[in-house]
Amino acid sequence: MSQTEQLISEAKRVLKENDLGGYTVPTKGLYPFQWNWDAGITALGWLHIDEKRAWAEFETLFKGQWENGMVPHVVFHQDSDDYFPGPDQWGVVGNPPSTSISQPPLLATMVRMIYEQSQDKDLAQAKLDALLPGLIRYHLWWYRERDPESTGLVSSYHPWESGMDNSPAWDDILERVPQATRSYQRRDLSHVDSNQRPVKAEYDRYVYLVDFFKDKKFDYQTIHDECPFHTKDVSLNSVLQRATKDLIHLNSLATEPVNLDEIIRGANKADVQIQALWDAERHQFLNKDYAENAPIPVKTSAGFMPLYGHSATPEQASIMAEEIKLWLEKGPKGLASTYPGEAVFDAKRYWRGPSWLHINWMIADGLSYYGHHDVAALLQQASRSIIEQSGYWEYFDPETGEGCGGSNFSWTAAIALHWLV
Ligand code: 9WN
Repeated sequence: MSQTEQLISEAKRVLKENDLGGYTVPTKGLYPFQWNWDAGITALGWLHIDEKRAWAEFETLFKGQWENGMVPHVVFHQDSDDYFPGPDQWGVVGNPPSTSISQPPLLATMVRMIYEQSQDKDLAQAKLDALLPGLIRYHLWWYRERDPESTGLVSSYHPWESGMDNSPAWDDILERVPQATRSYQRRDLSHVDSNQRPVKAEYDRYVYLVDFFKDKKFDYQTIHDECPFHTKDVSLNSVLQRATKDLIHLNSLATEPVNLDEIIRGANKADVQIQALWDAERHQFLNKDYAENAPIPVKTSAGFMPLYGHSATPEQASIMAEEIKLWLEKGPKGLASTYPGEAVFDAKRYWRGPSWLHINWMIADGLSYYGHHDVAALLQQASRSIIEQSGYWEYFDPETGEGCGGSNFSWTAAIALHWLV
């Protein structure tokens, strides 16, 4: 078997082993439920194995959609003792139960990619028609409940919502969050070395926020006004922006298109507001601290995500392409999640340094959109070299390529199938 054939069969094995029937866990043990943005990326991998199964990943996730339109960050289709905080911790009554927050909303973009690349066009049309109303309700929820002031940028209230949990960009804001005083038992540390995971002071605050949402009865206005963790996340807003553009396109392909004026207004405003996050000195965009109404001056991979969201100007895209080359000189094994020159850079600790394959892919996709195929190819080569070296881990040390976090990881395998092999 050639190395490529081996990588393909290994990636397929990972997805099949993590398949619990209609949904794929990110990896067994460490993450025993269905996560929102993992589901979207993983569906892309299933496209290369079984198209029906790819569509099922979305259908199963949408079983957890709230009445208000939110698609939760985790849907608990069955209980498990392997993870904290599980279904009994969030105070959400639902069938299936779920968490009370969301995650970077890339689903419409993944649906569009699968629609366009699938072979069975009749199936794709039927699935698009069936999924579209839920996707529209999800996007409307973001604009309505997460931007009640109509600023053009949606808010996030928990580091888990960013999907980049312990990013150093959140350090100062997280300091303002009280630490939970109740006792609880983390489960992640029985699966992964503690130097590759968030620290206790962060977890105490993650748990405080889970309790805070429950105490506030999930009321969006109260949470907007009072949540001690409140960001305008440049990556999440870019993911939403891209997905909204793809949603508008999907609607035009639907058997019965609907009026999307409200969503189009949201998207037009967002492009302007994302522009305001540009930092000429750091050669990338910055997250924003809502309470201080100020940019967060920490260089992370999130700052390149407007490439993926198609919200950068061609000039900004060229500057970021050059900047990404510099990052790759310092950390050649994929794009570091935190710039290796930052004092807080930590090569193996989760979002404080490691490279993540789906982020490499999203940013490469954005670079190609702006015509920077050479830099996109550098990211692709770097990504391929890490899976050849280490296999399908959750994330990778960007200096050595060593695999970190959970092994047999679904979105890493999915991105390999879709992009690398
Ligand atoms: C909390 C599943 C998820 C990813 C996130 C990643 C990690 C969870 C955790 O795992 O977060 O949501 O318990 O650490 O940060 O991006 O979706 O793979």
